Formats: sequence, structure tokens, C-alpha cells
Amino acid sequence: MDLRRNRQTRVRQQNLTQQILSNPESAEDADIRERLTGKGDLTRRRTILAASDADTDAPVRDIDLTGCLTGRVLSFAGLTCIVQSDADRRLFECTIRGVLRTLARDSRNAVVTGDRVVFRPEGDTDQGVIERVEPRHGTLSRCSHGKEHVLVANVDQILIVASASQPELKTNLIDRYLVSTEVNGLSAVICLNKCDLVDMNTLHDVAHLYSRIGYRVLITSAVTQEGIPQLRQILTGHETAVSGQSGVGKSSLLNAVDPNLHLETADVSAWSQKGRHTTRRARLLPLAAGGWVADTPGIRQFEVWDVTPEEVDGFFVEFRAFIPFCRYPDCSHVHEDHCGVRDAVADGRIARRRYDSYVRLRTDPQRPVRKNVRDTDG
Ligand SMILES: Nc1nc2c(ncn2[C@@H]2O[C@H](COP(=O)(O)OP(=O)(O)OP(=O)(O)O)[C@@H](O)[C@H]2O)c(=O)[nH]1
Ligand SMILES: [Mg+2]
Ligand SMILES: [Zn+2]
Repeated sequence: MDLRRNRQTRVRQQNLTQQILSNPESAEDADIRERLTGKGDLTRRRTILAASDADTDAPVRDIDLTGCLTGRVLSFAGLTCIVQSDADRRLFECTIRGVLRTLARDSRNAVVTGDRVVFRPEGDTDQGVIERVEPRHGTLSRCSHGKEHVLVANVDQILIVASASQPELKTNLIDRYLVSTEVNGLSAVICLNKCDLVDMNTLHDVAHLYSRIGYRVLITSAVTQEGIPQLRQILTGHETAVSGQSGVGKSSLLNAVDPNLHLETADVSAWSQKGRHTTRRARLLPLAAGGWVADTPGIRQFEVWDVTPEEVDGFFVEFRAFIPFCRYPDCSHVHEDHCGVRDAVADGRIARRRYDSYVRLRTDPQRPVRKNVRDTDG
């Protein structure tokens, strides 16, 4: 593992262990002692004992479990997080063992909302230290400045919230979310909120765009309560991440579903028509009717993480049936002739809006979609 610069306490000239592991014969010629010196090349590596999780290949730290409890990360407050113990539902305010940040591919993802963790309570207090993060299943991640940003972990469905107006409806953003949920094998529910602000016919067109390719679509209003009973039913018994642009009404919808939540909401700015980023950190909330929801902060852009441009077509579910009709096996469906996907767009079997989203994802150099590879430098 890379050692973080500010944690480095001494300078080694060479790393005997690594050298010998990579070339066992060199052991015979190796120095008997390792020299410690203030000068020389810095090696910023550290050895951590960890097993790999069979499913995700994520490192799982070996630790002594005596005195530890298991729990779920509900939220963050500054550098500490609130963990609920599985055994008795008690809440603990926990710090994070530094080594976990070293283990994480990116230290900001070391522990995230929704994580299942092993933590060590400090005496009889309601404070503790997180010692281990269990492998994540069902994460909602996006790509931010070329790095993975995990929004929430261990959910089974994503509620993609868009608003009919204020801010205006962007199907391109919905399509990016859908690609991401397909990549992660989560189920998606599309929620078109603020239906009280527009003519229902235009909303029905958008709803049809997605329902005809197999996604569940809800039309809701947190103001008139339209669609709220259906939303409550979809959330009950599931672990759902609620995501979408700022100001679309994510927190308002959750308040409507469960008035005990008392989530903070705020007006959309009249000037910019954008939300005010009222929800700042993701929070995991138990629903009175059963299940969990994660209210997450609004995002400006959603860059898909963990997909190469060549893979994108497979995550547009309605394209799959037409791809076998492309002449070229590596068809990008952007400019080629004899393309099954383009033919289907031409005669209306694939919606033009969806195809346009595909082309933007596939070709826009400003929006790289990159493969999730473990950092190998250093
Ligand atoms: N007309 C109308 N307004 C709504 C509806 N739902 C939410 N709003 C309003 O939209 C504004 C933003 O709502 P929030 O619930 O704070 O939005 P959010 O998606 O949680 O925003 P962030 O936390 O910033 O990501 C508030 O003024 C709400 O009252 C709706 O169905 N109809
Ligand atoms: Mg909110
Ligand atoms: Zn093609």
C-alpha cells in the first residue's frame, strides 16, 4: 500500500521484503540489515495484512475482533461518523483508524454512508473507532475529477429523482444514472417529481420513454401528494439510494413518504433555477414502514464510473437486441453503416433521445468514462 506522505516517519533506502519477494534469488546477496537514513530515495509503501474478498477483490483487514461490535454507518459529521450497532441499535460516534484510509483506493472513500463496519467502542462511552469496513455490495458511485466518488454503499435500488420543472427535466442525466445502475446490477426507479408544475401530457411522454424499455417510472408531487403512496410502497422493505440534481425535491419526497424524517429542504433559486445544495452529506434513514433510504446531496453532473466507452452500448438495455445486426463486431453505432442500432433509431424502435444520450457518453472527450482499475503506480 502507498503510505501517505504526511504519515511517513522514517526514510528507508530500500525495501528488502519487496525486493526478495519479486526476485527470491536476490536474498543471497541482500544486505543483512536494512539501513535507516535521513537521505536517499523515499519509499512510500507500507505492508498491511489483508485477505481479499472473494466477490469484490477488496482488501479486508485482519484484526483482533475481541471487544468489537458490528454496525452500519448512518452519516458523517466532520471527520467522525455515526455508526448504529447491529446488536442493540445504539448510536456511536466513531473515528476511522488511519490504516483504513491507506487501504482505500482513495482516502475519501475509506468509509462511506451505508458501510457495514467493525468498530471498537471506547470503554463505556458512546464513542469508538472503526477498525474494518466490510466489502461493499450495491454502491452508487460517480466519477469526480478522474477518481471514484462513492456516494453510498450497500443499497439494492436507486431512486433517480428528476423534476418536471425548476430545475428543468434533463433526460440525459437520467440516462447516465441508468447506465450506472446497470453497471452495478442495481434496480432503478425513475421518479418524475413536481408534476404539479407542468402539463401532465409532456410528463407522460417522458414516462413512456422509460417504461417502454422496462424501467419503473413514478410521477409524483411532494406538494399535492400525487404518487406518494406508490413511492412509499416502492421504498418499503428496500435499501434505496435517492439521488438526482439539487432542488428536484429528494428530501421533500422523503418527508412526504415518512413525515417523521424532518429533513431540511430549501427553495430553488429563482435566479438560476438551480437547487441550493441543502442536503450536504448522505444520510441513511430508517423508514417507519420498514427499509432504509439514503438521502444524498444533489449533484451538478453525473459522470459514470467504471465503464469504458466500448462497453457503454451494453448498458443501454434496449440497444442489446439490435447490436447483433451491426456489420462490424466493434461497431460504435456512431458513424458506421449497416448498424443495427442506427437502423432502429431511424425507424423509431429506439428513442432518439436515448440514442443522443448514448452518443454523448460515447464520444464526448470532456466526459471520460473510465475503467475502474486499482491504482498501480507508486
Ligand atoms: N411545486 C413543487 N415543489 C416541490 C416539490 N417537491 C419539492 N419541491 C420544492 O423544491 C425545493 C427543493 O426541494 P428539496 O427537497 O430541498 O430538494 P433536494 O432534491 O433535496 O435538494 P438538495 O438537498 O439541494 O439536493 C423546495 O422548495 C421544495 O418545497 C413538488 O413536488 N412540487
Ligand atoms: Mg435534499
Ligand atoms: Zn452498430
